Amino acid sequence: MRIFWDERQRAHRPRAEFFNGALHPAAESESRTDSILAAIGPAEAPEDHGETPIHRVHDVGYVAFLERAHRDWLAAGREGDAFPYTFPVVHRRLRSFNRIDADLGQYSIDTSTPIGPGTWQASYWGAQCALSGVEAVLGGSNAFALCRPPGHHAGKDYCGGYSYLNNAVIAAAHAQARGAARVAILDVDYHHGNGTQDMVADLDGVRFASLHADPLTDYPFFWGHADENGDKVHNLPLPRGTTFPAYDAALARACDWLAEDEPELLVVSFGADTFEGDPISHFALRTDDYPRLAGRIAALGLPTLVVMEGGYAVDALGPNVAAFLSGF
Ligand code: SP5
Ligand code: ZN
Repeated sequence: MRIFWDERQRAHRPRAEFFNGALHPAAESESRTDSILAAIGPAEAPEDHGETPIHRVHDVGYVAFLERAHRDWLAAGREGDAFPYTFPVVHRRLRSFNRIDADLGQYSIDTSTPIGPGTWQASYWGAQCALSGVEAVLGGSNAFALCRPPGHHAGKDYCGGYSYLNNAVIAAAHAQARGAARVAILDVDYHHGNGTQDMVADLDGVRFASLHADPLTDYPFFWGHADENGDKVHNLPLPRGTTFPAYDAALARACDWLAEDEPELLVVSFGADTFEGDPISHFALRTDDYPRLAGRIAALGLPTLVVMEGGYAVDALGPNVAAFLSGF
């Protein structure tokens, strides 16, 4: 398993996120990276594939916004991380505004995803890890892209859920550009991968299956319900408290559904926030469940890229990631 990580990803250092009526220390912290690197050993730096593979799936105006948003925030006389406060829920038409707050609102879905001075740099190099991971997989080795910040809540033209660039979709589209006709994306983060689902709708030959907490009770609420399922999407919402047997049974269904399409390559969005000790999540998987789950995915027999998504029990995060990767 080749591992990709770039030190420039450390530039994203959000201080706080806003939910339940208050600011809380950001759950998606830089210390997550240290826990993972300590557990899985040395990583390779990615090659720079530039912005072309990002623009293949993300809106040009949105990407330009990510690059300049924090400068505009400072220019408006603000300090700290940039946060939105008004959202175009009813009349969303992307426009060119002269006000950072309007841009933040039109390109965000929540108040958990602040933009700091290094957010673009970190997101860019995280996406490069996913792209180098695809190259490794096409070269015959499975790969793990240690993407931080995560990606699966980011859509074509919005950030959210600690995600800015959708690493899994950037990777899938790059695999297609490099000749893979059909690509499967399997999402096993605790939260539904709303951005991935939205973006896959625009990509012929890409299918998305996801196991996640029921959005009737958990973020992102407005996506991830079983009645969204169709030819390209297979959501398997699970109740809070889910333990290994029910999770494994749902994973078997997701894998069967993905295999029907005979994909040539698999991208796994892996979040370790399904862990029993996760501070913001409510499933009950244990560290020694992860090799078995990964084994079921590996049994698909597909060239596989794993991209990192969530997981906030920092001390257990490294061991959980190492346990998962050991199953391949
Ligand atoms: C990549 C990823 O895992 N993103 C998750 C984003 C979840 N944001 C939810 C923010 C609200 C958290 N509520 C926590 C309640 C703790 N008691
Ligand atoms: Zn998550």
